[in-house]
Amino acid sequence: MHAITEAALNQSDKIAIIASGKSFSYKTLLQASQQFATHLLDGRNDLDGARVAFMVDPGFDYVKVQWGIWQAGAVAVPLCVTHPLPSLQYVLEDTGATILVISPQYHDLLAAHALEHSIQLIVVDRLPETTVVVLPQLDSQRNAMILYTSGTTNKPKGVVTTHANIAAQINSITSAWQYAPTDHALCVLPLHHVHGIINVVSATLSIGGTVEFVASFSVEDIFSRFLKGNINVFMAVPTIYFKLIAGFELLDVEAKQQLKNAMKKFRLMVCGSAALPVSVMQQWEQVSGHVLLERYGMTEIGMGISNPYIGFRKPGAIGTPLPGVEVRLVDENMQPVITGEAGEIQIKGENVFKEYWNKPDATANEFTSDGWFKTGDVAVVEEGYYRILGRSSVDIIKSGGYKLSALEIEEVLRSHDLVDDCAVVGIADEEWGELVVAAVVAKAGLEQHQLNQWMRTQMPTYKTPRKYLMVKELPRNAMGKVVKNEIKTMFQ
Ligand code: MLC
Ligand code: AMP
Repeated sequence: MHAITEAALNQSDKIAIIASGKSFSYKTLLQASQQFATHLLDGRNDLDGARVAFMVDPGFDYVKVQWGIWQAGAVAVPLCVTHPLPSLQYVLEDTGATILVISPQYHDLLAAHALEHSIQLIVVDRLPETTVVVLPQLDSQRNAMILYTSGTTNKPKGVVTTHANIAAQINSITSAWQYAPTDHALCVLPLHHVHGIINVVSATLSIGGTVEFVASFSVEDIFSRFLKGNINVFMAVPTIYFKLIAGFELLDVEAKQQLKNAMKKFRLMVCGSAALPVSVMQQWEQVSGHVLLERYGMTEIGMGISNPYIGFRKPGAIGTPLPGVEVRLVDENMQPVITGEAGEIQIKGENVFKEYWNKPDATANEFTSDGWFKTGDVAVVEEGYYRILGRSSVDIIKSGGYKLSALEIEEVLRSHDLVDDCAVVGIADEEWGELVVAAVVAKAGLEQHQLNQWMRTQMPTYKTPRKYLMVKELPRNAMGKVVKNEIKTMFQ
């Protein structure tokens, strides 16, 4: 049995999940997930690593389906509930998913694709009760999940983690940040990335805490949940704290005081997935009384480096290696740098993913010959704390906590009939961390708003450029390569 579901056995009547105004105990969750696993198995003994994609809204059904997939011996492939069809099709095709589980509202979007590709479509709330069968024994080295991440290749890559990887990622943070059964976490993050899936949902449930879900991101909704007084753990990306601070400023004096009182009782507030500006950290302390715990992670590694739970949380720094995670900084020759010098962060440990799905070359490229994972992030150690300096590739953009590939966005832009060429970059932005912008060489007649609307049918909203600049040609160096820094300057 999976470590997370095992923990559920000991909790029984305790509330595991609160969503859509309802509470669900661990017993209910475990039984529902075992029933779901039985449906998936459909008479077979073990799904033997078949990929099961699921597009299910955050809440009870999401966790039931995820646990059900694991207990049936399959690999969970969570799909983003706001992605347009082309992005979903890419993941379905790349993983070769044979089963697709959906919330009813996604039926019209995905039914035709499922039919055409002989994918079994299961609508999550339309299953009859069944008697639970004996579920397969799972070896911890088996594949458990595939999450898609953008990188320096133009298409996102599937990051495969085993059950052992996930357990290591969970154990590292539950011990470092002292998760406890009394934790009541509010989940406001999307559930196709590690921040929401591992840190908020899986880690909290692994320890017997309660996870409360919001239907979609809304500052008002988050504040109203805080005011109820039950929530005591909150984790988010810097953009969300920025938005919460802006929302707080709009409240009257009395409402501010009530919210401050509610937040004072929290055990922990964590920030990560992108650099936390010192100004946001300071303003949040004024608002909530909490010094945010900033940590560093990645889809491929879960969490790697963190400021301490107890002790000094250094503004602008990401802290020290988490338990079970080995970290080194190296130069271009893969030699460890001396303290105080900048180097690429490389990671080793059970937390590190197994491989990129069906991409042995990409996997080999991202590991050194002696097994260190190359993150592409550059850092320095100062006074014992790691501080991120930047990334080795200008083509990786972090916006709203999402990692985006400039190359992927360019490829889609270029597929528009009236676009001859383009270059995409990220420019610094207080709210979003970086803002995606594009310089475009277009044929006559292409209006920016048309291009913008078209892009939103091709890519998730958060990947589409926020600003376009129509140019006659792109700045290139003597080798003919686009000079991305010049493009950045054109937007400033
Ligand atoms: C959305 N908008 C953006 C944008 N995304 N504008 C600029 N840049 C972006 N990146 C605009 C939309 O176009 C829309 O405007 C408006 O914002 C609202 O859009 P939305 O889609 O409803 O956004 P919202 O729900 O408000 O989302 C904001 C957010 C979201 C911050 C809640 O981006 C989010 O959940 N981010 C977290 C991502 C995450 O979990 N990352 C972790 C990866 S794992 P208009 O005008 O079009 O209406 C990882 C490892 C680790 O990184 O360390 O954790
Ligand atoms: P993802 O591929 O979406 O998992 O994003 C991982 C990337 O997010 C890392 O490689 C870093 O570039 C970035 N990141 C995560 N946490 C932090 C942080 N605290 N500070 C700066 N960058 C971060």
